[in-house]
Amino acid sequence: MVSTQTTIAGFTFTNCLMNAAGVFCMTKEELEAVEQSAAGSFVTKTGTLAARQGNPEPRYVDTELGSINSMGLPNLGVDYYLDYVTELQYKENTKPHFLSLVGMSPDETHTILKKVMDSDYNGLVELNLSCPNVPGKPQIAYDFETTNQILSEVFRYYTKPLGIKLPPYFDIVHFDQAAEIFNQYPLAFVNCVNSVGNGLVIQDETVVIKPKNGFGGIGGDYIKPTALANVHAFYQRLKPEIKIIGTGGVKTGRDAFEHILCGASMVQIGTALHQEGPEIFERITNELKDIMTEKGYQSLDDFRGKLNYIN
Ligand code: RRO
Repeated sequence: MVSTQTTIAGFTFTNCLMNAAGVFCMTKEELEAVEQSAAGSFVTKTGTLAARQGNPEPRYVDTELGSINSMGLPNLGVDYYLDYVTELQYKENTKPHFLSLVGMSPDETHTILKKVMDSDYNGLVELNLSCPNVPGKPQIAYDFETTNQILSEVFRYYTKPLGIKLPPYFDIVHFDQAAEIFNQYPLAFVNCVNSVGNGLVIQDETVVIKPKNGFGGIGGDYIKPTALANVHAFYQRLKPEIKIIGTGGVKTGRDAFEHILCGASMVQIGTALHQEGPEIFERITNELKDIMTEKGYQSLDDFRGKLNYIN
């Protein structure tokens, strides 16, 4: 029997596919739809200490090759998501989940993480270090000094399983420098990648989203090669305890297969989930299983990270 089961930080997921933060995860109703689908888990919309309206609309647009967004971190507040994932822990036949969060400042991030630490929630947390869309707030993970500072402070008190959501990096030196920092900490995972920040999509003579004069994070087909490169670069550099979640450009079983071949233990779907809805998980799972059957692979371990090079 072909299986797409996977493990992160001791949590077993019956399927390696799930939503990417930001898509189908703003409300309990959306999260419940992912929970009831073939997905192996869900991650919540990134929660901040106080609820946020986000940027003015239009702020998300699908294009032929993907999407552009400048949502601006709209969310119902971290308590809404923390209460929900905690409640689900006590349900029968529940799945392990990911709570995504970040503060509007390092202090606020610590306040939120201490709240999670003091709560009954024992699942995974994804600290979002890569939101590209809050005017005046740079993506944290492009500033290595600040990133190192935040992680060093967090792991003084935070002892539950924690991973980080990363922006794409584009230089080998940056992969090296980032990995050197991440390897110093007991991270459960790194998630590569968030949207490619600050792209511009134009229709006729006008931008397609309102915030930031049209600048926004790019997802979908456009970003798969960048996502795969980041997954593989960190798979090569990080200590084996730090698992990789692959996100970016996944809309077929083949795309998921490639992420796993590059080293991903879990694969997230963003733009394509927005375009197709939660039924996408069953389709892509079947496509991935068909590829595995064809190649004689029974589990993800049979091919994870085993990308071939040309000698
Ligand atoms: O809400 C957003 O604008 C947003 C976030 Br927090 C993120 O991490 N990535 C993204 O593409 N949009």
